[in-house]
Amino acid sequence: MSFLDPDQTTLLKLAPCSPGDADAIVLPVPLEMTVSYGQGTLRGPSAILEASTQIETFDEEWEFDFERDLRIHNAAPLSSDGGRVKDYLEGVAASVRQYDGKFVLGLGGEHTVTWGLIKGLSVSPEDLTVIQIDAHADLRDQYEGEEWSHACVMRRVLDEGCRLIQIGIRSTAREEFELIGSEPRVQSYYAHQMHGSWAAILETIGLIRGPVYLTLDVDGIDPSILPSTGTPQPGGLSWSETMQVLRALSSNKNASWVGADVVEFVPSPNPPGCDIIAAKLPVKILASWATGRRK
Ligand SMILES: [Mn+2]
Repeated sequence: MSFLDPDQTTLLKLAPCSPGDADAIVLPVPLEMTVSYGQGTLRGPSAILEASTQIETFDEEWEFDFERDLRIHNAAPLSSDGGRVKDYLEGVAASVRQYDGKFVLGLGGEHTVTWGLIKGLSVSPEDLTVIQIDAHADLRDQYEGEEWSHACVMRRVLDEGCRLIQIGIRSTAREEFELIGSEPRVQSYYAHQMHGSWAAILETIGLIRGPVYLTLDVDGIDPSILPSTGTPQPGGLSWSETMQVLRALSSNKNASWVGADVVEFVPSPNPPGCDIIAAKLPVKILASWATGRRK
């Protein structure tokens, strides 16, 4: 069990809490091994934690008081030793497993980490619905000869037997497009159709039953809001739409939200402020999850 390094920054500068006493676990997974273009996801989790110290611990949108109402264990970052990606991901799964059913929020790192985070959940994958906010489908069987690539991660998740709801997709290979069209377990809302079918997207989320996991690739969000990611694409979810997805999920009483991640953030001094905008994502996810849990 990894306890907090006294020098480590906690999310929102909240008081450290042991895993046993915590309601939720924040787990930094700074993997950067298969990124294809911009680099820097390695520094994503530490930049998000550092910037989160500038964010209010009260959230007016969810009327949620982090200092009063939530205990978070900030796990030590799981660093990669440069070995095989699959071994790292198995280590992520083992780490999640030790938290024994608690809500785990992973901070990436490249998107590949999502497989390990999901694999460690204490729910059977056949029962799990994964909501993926992303510009890219990440459904290739292999990318540049690697099956454990960030470009293949949702295909690996699908291999586990999960159901997948994708929102904001605007970059797909033909292989992925055809899989989306033929695989009944995948429901994709492409960015070019998304705004016209927004009510249907929220309704779909509201109708989920059973365990749900949210993976939020920051490139799913409109890069005019958050450009600081390795492979940005124009268009995507507005901030408000992103928050509506969180609300639809947390207010669904038939769904149990079991974990989440924020991945592919690449800290950058330009334009200024990206770190704080990115840091608001895990904060909003936790406020939303904790509010829904109390209903
Ligand atoms: Mn992705």
